[in-house]
Amino acid sequence: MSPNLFRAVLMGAPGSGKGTVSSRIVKTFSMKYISSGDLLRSNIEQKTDLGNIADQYIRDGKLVPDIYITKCILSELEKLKSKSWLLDGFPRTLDQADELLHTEPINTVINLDVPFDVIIDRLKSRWVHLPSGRVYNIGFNDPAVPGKDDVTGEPLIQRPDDNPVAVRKRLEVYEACTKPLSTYFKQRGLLVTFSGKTTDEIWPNVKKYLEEKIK
Ligand code: G5P
Ligand code: MG
Repeated sequence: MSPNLFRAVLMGAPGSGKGTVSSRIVKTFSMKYISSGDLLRSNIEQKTDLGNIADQYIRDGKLVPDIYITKCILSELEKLKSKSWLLDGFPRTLDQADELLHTEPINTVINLDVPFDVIIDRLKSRWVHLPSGRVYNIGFNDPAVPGKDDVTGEPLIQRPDDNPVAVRKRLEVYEACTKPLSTYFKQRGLLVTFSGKTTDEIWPNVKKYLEEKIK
């Protein structure tokens, strides 16, 4: 990889703030951004073959099978060959991680560690603008006009997988399938973990770390 390129993965439980921290990273360090969840939701919206397959898995809080998501993400990364990027939500299984590392060298894995009780509370009051992936939370980053996206004025919705049953499933799946990746990345000297209860507490440490790493 060229020394001018920087490739990062952001991992963490559902609702740990990956999207929120990503938007701050992208704004501060200007790099391309891919969120596997946003990509899948956009495929569902457009009723593509992938979207039709992914829809029920996502509603149920289960992972979309590796074969579909890996192909989709690797083909997006192929388009960014000469760019720095940040990947949010991929990989989530050991097979996905193996495929990624065999295809693309990466510089770092940022792991967000937020207590589950904090997450469960947050997801009850999350509102999203589906076309852009912009997220809001009542009492944390409220939209300027209730129920409307700040940039487009379009309506905000609650994600179908933010209901209590799907959230519980997503957290179980995270524990079983994704959390073990922290050991995998640690063994490869790539993992750095940031713990806290709020994004405002975590973000200054992520920023400082990236400033050191990217300079
Ligand atoms: P996603 O879309 O990747 P998750 O479940 O991993 O979904 P999610 O829910 O998008 O993660 P996040 O991005 O980690 O959460 O968190 P966020 O949106 O930034 O923050 C959550 C809420 O808290 C927001 O409302 C935000 O405003 C608020 N917030 C942030 N910080 C604070 C704070 O400090 N205080 C307060 N009060 N609020 C705060 O994946 C969805 C599904 O797609 C499939 C799976 O089915 C998955 O469940 N999928 C994959 N399947 C297989 N393999 C993959 N690699 C897949 N990737 C996605
Ligand atoms: Mg997200």
